[in-house]
Amino acid sequence: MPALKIYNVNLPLITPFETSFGIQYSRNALIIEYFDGVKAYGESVTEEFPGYSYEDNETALHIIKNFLIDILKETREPETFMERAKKIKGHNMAKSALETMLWDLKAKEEGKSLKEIINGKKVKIESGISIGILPLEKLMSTIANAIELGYKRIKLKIKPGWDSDVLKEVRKRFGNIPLTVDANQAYEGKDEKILTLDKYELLMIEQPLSENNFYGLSKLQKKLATPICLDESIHSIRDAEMMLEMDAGEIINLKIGRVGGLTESMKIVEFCGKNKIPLWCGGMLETGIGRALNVIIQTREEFNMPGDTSPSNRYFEKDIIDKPFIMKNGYIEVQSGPGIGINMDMGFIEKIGKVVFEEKI
Ligand code: OSB
Ligand code: MG
Repeated sequence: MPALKIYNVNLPLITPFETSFGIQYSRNALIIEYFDGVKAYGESVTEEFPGYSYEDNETALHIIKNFLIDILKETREPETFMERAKKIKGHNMAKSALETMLWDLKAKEEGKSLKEIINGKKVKIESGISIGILPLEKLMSTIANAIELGYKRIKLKIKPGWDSDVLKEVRKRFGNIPLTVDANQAYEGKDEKILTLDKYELLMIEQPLSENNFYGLSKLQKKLATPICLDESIHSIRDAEMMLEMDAGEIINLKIGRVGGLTESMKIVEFCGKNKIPLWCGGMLETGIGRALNVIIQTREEFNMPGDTSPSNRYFEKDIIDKPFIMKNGYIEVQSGPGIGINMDMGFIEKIGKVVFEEKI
């Protein structure tokens, strides 16, 4: 009898991660396990605190167990599942947790890798690092170490009061490294401050204003030489079209969970390819499951900038998969098993996780 099981695991972060909306000390994740002859997995990219998005682990669990499960009982086909899930407003991360699990299931049932199914071509992807807000000297040594390790691009979190002075110092010490910043919406009403960042020759400025302020982003982009990259603003293909139509940004950071799964993600990937919009893949400090999916999607050639996918040991002492993702010369290799390609370390999950939901389907 098929069954759905949801584990909650808490993986302490090696370094606490501070952004403009708060500090995160661990990755507290919901892991979806579905059994129907084979086992398939998904991860909800929600967190404990709704600072990046209105969704959190509890809302995701609520939407899954009270609403999405009924759709799952009707269909195991990921695209049909998403079509029917449209009647539930929002909650993209909850939907994505199940939808990506269904893609893993479909690929495994067809004896294929998910990479094959989405027509991914690359065998390895470029790895970038997203560095949180840290005391200045700690930040400098973290950057030096990241360069040494071979990361292809360095992203720094900024917030008002933690921006120009830091960037000035970074440029002074490290010269012309590939550098970007992520404001996580912290500069609403502070266009003037963002304009002063033009002189640091950043590859982009990620999400300076509120996610729904496309008009403000468009006005800011017209004054700014540095490209704006949208993260939180993009929840669907329609938002990507709106960015282009309004010139509200020039680059897209795609996160599978934020747009409601792989089906919607692939529409955005193709749209970016067609319209020559630079595209990269963001991250949510995912465990090996979400990470595997991020690596797989980046095998598509439309991803033409290094993303935020770092190896497992950048985040955790121990990941929940049997073979952690490793980086060599700034690249991460795709794991090539069926479905999302990875195997779970079930002993470890049973030890550190707890089952928060279980139901026969
Ligand atoms: O805004 O890109 C973001 C992590 C959690 C929530 C939001 C963001 C991030 C990151 C880290 O920047 C990316 C990663 O290393 O997974
Ligand atoms: Mg971001």
